[in-house]
Amino acid sequence: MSTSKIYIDGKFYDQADAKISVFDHGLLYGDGIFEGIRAYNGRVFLLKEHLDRLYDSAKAILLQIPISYDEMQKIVLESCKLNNIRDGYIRLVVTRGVGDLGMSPDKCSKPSVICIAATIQLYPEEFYVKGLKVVTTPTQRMGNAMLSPAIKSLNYLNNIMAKIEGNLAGAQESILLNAEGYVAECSGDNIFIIKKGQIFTPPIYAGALGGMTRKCTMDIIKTMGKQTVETNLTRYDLFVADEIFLTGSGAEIVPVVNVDGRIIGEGKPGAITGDIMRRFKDLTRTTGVPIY
Ligand code: PXG
Repeated sequence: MSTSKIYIDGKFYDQADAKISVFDHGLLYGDGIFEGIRAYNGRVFLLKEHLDRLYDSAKAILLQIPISYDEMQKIVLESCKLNNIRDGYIRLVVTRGVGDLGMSPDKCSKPSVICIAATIQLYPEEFYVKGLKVVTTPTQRMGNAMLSPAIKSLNYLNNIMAKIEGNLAGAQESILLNAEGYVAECSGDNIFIIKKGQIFTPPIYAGALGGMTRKCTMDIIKTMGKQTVETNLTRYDLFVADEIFLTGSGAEIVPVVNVDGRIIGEGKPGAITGDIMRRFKDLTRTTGVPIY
């Protein structure tokens, strides 16, 4: 039996016993929210920012998280401690809770809070050195008038369809456009491009999640004496970019060297991307909320 300890609604369980009801609306309808958080060097990275987004996601879907912000922070830190995490990945999930087979959440008496502290590696190390091949997918990002892409909800089918389409095309990640044909984001990361030394990223309203790593990267870019221009980008802008990279808590910062068969820049990770990656790594090693 695994020794990992998983938090569910006030108690820690061994992995084999960490179960929720089949009547939980998180399962039945994808009704819930989550966060994917990193721990580096014994500290939880951007914890406050992730918790702020979790509570904002909850508010947006009219879900009352049954525990306070401070308790939530304690649960994350305690989960890391119990699982001896120094470098890891924390998945916080809040579901609508147990209801009946009707969609209405009225019958769900109490949301469930789950915290899993484990590890994650989305891409093998070689992709951070050589860069990713990505494609744009037929599946478009949902619009702001649909399920807002700003909500980190348990409804990931839009992203998963794009991910599958990318995998079928032999790519490691997928770029989703919005209904107007502008670049929104990737299936699980935000996207940045560099052209003639200038750095661009799609605005949130183009259909991107307000990524923690995106924000952190923009702050790093400021410390480099540069700024990130948030503007609509087309596939053409990607094809002719000098450098492209993706940002996400899972992926961290990963270079892209091929988009829809077009080689980006010189076909290897660019110098500015490399600089940002190094600065990001430094930040992850030196900041965050201490676990121990
Ligand atoms: N867009 C989407 C749709 C995401 O799911 C990001 C952007 C980047 O946001 P952050 O805040 O992480 O910088 C995400 C995050 C996984 C995995 O299991 C996915 C994410 C994070 C961690 C793990 O593939 N997506």
